[in-house]
Amino acid sequence: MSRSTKLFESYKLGPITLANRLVMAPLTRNRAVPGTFVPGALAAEYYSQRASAGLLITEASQISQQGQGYQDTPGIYSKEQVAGWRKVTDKVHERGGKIFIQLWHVGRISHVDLQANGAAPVAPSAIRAKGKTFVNGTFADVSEPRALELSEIPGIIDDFKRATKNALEAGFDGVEIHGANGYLLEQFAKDGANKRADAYGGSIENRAKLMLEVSKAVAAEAGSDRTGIRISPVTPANDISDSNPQALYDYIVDGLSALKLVYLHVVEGATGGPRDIAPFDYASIRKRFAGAYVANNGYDFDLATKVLDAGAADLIAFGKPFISNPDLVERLKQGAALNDWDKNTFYGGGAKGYTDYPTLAAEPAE
Ligand code: 8OZ
Repeated sequence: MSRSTKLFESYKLGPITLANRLVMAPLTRNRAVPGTFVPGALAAEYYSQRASAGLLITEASQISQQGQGYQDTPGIYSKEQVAGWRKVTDKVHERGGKIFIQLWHVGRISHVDLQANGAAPVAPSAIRAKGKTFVNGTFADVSEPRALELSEIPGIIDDFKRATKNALEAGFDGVEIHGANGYLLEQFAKDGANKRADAYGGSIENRAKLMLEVSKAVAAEAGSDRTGIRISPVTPANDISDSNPQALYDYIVDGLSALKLVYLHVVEGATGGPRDIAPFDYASIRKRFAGAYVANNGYDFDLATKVLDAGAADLIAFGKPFISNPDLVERLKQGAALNDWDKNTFYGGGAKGYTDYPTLAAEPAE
C-alpha cells in the first residue's frame, strides 16, 4: 500500500528541488568530539540514513565558542569542523539528500565552563535565565550572563557571516538561522530578556534589529534563496517570554520577507510541548511571508496532510519521529508502524539510539 498525499510531492525550494515535503527538524544529539566539537565519526552515517527526507536540517551548531551552551554540540567555526561536516554533506548527497546546517548562538543559555577562560556567557541584558544546561556530564544551572556592549554586536554578526562561509565550504545546500527556543536572537527580540536602552532594546523595531541584521548578513553570504530561519513566537523554552508576540512577529516576519529568505520555519506552540499553549495567529505570519512556510511541533501524518491540503504550510518538519525512524518517509507512505524513540539516548553517547534504529527493510517480514 502506498498513501498518496501532498506530503510526498516534490517541492522547489529556491534553486533546489526537494523530493518530498518532509523536513527533518534540527535535533541536538551531543555527540561531537569533545574539545574540538567536530561532528562525530557516526554523524555522516546518522544523517545519510535519513537522506530520504525532502530536506535535512542539522542539529544546532555553534558559530563560535562563545555561542556554545551545552556539552559536545558541534561547531562550524574551525577548519576541522568544516572538514567533519564535509563528510556529512558528501554522504547525504551521495544518497540523494539535501541538507542545511542550523547556525546557533545560545546567548545566556550557557555555562562558564564552556566559555573561553571561564568568562560569563553573553546576553542582551545581564538577566540569568531560570533553567539548566548539560555540562561536565551533568545538568547545571545556566551561568549569570553579562550584557553585550553595543560595540560587540558587529562581531556577533561577523561570526554568523563566517559560519555561513564555512557552511558553504562544507558543502551544505543552505543554512538555517536559529532564531528560536530562547537563544541569543530570540533573547534580543523578546522583552522578557531584553531590557537594553540602546538601539537594540525597547521598541519592537529595536529588539528585532539583531535578528534582521543577522538574516541580512547571512543571506548576503549564502544567497537569500539558500537562507532559512527558525522562530518560535510563543515558546516558553529556556525561560523566554514576550508581552506581545503577535505584534513582534508580524513585524519580524515582514522584515524577513523583505529580505527574501527562502523559508520560515515555525515552532507552533511550546517547543516539544502543547501546540495551544498561547493564542497566536500563525496564518498572519504565513500570509506576510513570501517564501515557504515550514510548520513544526507535534505533527503526525494526519495533521501534516490536513495542514498541507489546507494550504496552511508548504513543508512539515518532524523531529523525534526522525530520531527513531531513519526511513520515516517510507513508513508514512506505507502507513507502517513507527519505532518508538528512547529519550535516554537523545543527548550524548554513541551508536545506540543514534545510528541503530531499524528500517522497514531490516525488519523480518511478517
Ligand atoms: C535540546 C537540548 C539542547 C538544545 C533547541 C538546540 O531547543 C536546542 C536544544 C534542544 O533549539
